Amino acid sequence: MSFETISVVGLGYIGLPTAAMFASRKKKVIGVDVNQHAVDTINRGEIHIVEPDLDMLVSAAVQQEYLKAVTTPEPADAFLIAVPTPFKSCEEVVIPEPDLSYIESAAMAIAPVLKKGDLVILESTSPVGATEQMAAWLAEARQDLSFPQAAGEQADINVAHCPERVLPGKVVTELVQNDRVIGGMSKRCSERCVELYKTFVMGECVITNARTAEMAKLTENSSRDVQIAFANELSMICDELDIDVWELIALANRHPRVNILQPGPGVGGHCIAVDPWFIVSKTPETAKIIHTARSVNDHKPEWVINKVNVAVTDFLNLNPKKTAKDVTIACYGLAFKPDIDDLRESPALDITKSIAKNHVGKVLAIEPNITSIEIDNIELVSLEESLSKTDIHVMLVDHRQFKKMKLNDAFIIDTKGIW
Ligand code: SAJ
Repeated sequence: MSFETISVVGLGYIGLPTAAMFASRKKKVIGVDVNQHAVDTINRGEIHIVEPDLDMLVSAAVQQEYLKAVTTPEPADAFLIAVPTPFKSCEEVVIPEPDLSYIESAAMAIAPVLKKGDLVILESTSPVGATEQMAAWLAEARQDLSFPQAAGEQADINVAHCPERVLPGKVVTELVQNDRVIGGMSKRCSERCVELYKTFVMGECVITNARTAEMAKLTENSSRDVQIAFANELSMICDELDIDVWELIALANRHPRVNILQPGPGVGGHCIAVDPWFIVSKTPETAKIIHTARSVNDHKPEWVINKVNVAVTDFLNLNPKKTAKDVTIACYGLAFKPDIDDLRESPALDITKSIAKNHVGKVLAIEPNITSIEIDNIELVSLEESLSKTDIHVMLVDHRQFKKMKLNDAFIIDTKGIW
């Protein structure tokens, strides 16, 4: 049975591009989101998020009437759930627990419109067991239908996990070109899922089971987190030993089997700093390296802030007539990674905010990808302006505009090694 109508639940950074991609292949797509503003924006053919080339895709899909957005689910042949899976915020806990409430709400919302033959796919990055949990919620809500956990290959509803793996900033290309990991709850679930994704995926669709697919996604992001932690730890070791970490990494990477990543001010974004906790919280006694890597990366912003404080003291020792009030600090970059405008979960932004909160003098921010910011004691200025006014320069994000400049001032904290 082919898929005539596809519903995508959650129209964010993953759901909206995915919905638009199906629509571009002339599938009827119903996008669902609880956010009325997002729904209205999409129905005007516009987008509420920043992602290269997505605006054209959405505008064409809406104009040709292949894509519409709604707040309440409607019947469809396949449902893709792409909602957030953050961790529960609780100050006291050492290991954050995943919050599956958005998946539960999405499952409850689609349950009333499910019909025999439908396929439900969980795309959200999820802890191991979440797909089975989602299927259990659906089965509880729809006792008139059978599900794979009880009926296997004969189930009325097929359920699978197919984690999203696209890189923010390259979503439109990677959606088409990346391989997909397909974890069906039965062989039939996987086969149906492959059939659906083959509508636009040019990469290979590799079949496994749901639990392995969940773990595969968490492993990819944890692997990157561990590798970045290694680079961040090296940067702190090298600082103690008076060695240039950038030269060191470049030298070590000349070995044919060594490929060290780059240190920075910490790890940002909503994936790599979150997903490893989903492994650690399930297996806290065993996931030692993954846990330590998270702690190393989470500690890096504090280390940078401490470096800035030391620089202020050194500056005042060299300029005894000045007080801290006379010292201007400039922070270069606020985004969570280079050449994007996304400030969410950004260590650069956290560091700048912390400096602004504690420093009595001026704090300037240079962020070429945004036009305004409203945070106490942070003044958004141009590159030229900061260069003429600043006493202490703090490089936080290696945006392309910053790579062109050469800085020879005495007081530089360069977390990206570009000056
Ligand atoms: N970073 C470093 N040093 C490096 C590389 C990155 O400090 O050498 C930092 C970045 O500055 C940033 C953070 O790590 O703060 C994460 O950036 P990223 O570019 O590594 O990854 P994301 O979060 O934009 O996207 C990741 C991707 N996962 C992998 O590359 C394994 C993407 O494919 C996933 O789909 C995405 O997470 C997700 O949604 O899970």
